Amino acid sequence: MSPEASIAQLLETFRSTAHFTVTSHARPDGDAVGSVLALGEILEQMGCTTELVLADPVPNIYRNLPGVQRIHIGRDASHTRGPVIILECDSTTRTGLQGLDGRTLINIDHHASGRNYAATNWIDENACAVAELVYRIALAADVQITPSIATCLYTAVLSDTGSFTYASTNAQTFALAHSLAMHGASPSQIAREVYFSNPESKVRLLAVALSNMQTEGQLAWTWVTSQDLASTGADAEDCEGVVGYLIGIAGVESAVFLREVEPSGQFRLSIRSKGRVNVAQVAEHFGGGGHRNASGCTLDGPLHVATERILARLRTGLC
Ligand SMILES: [Mn+2]
Repeated sequence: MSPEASIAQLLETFRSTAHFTVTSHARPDGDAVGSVLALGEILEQMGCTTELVLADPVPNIYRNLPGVQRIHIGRDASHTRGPVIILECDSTTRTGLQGLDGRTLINIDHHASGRNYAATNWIDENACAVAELVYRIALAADVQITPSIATCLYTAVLSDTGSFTYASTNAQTFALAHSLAMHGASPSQIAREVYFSNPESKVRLLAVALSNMQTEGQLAWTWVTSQDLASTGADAEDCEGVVGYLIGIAGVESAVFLREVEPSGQFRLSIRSKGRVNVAQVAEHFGGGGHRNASGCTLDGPLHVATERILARLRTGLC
């Protein structure tokens, strides 16, 4: 279906339905949080009521986003009502929510791994963030882009494009950012929240991760164990961004960060590429997903086994 037809179909549903539940993926990122909040406000402007639900807490750096207190955090969505709008998830499992069986689902996604699992599906992998699709809905619906909508969407775009550096960043991304700044998003204030508000534990964990780092030709990898997390006082959220330092090395084409997950002893992997290796495919091979340049998956431990499995796959991609 063409984007115009998808948007038209969505607007028709939005205009003929009184109430929606809006959600996104477990362990939400800036795009998930910002886009859920913005779409909630857009739907309210269109005369709908909304319930915003996320399975996991909003990361600290996004806790000052306007309207964030409206998001209900919890895994049980059986109490929610109406069709469920699911942002950037390839399945209901990815939401981390229970109680979605038998519900009318609306799927809006910008991932290459997107699938048509819902009653209505709009997947545009050319969009830099699901926020871009939410913005297009706002324009088509002719709602007012308020400073709070603009702030939420700008935050989403900033974080999901790696500060306007990923391959998905193009002239349209800057046109979007321009429009959002015109409508009241403050680039400096948002950068302050997103990049200059780290807890000390995050930087201490980064020190451990960087000291563990290994390289081999065009590959770089590192890890943190649960012990490392405990000794630095860090949590899973503090691990965000570590892999960016590895892929930042000249000559490195792909990088992996492994984080031990308690109590399963599994490892959560963040994988990055400069573009030669399609790390979405690598992650999908292990049951994960993502984009060509940034993806993730989970592997069973112990550490040396998980490391060898992912490195073997990435070496193949570099041949
Ligand atoms: Mn996204």
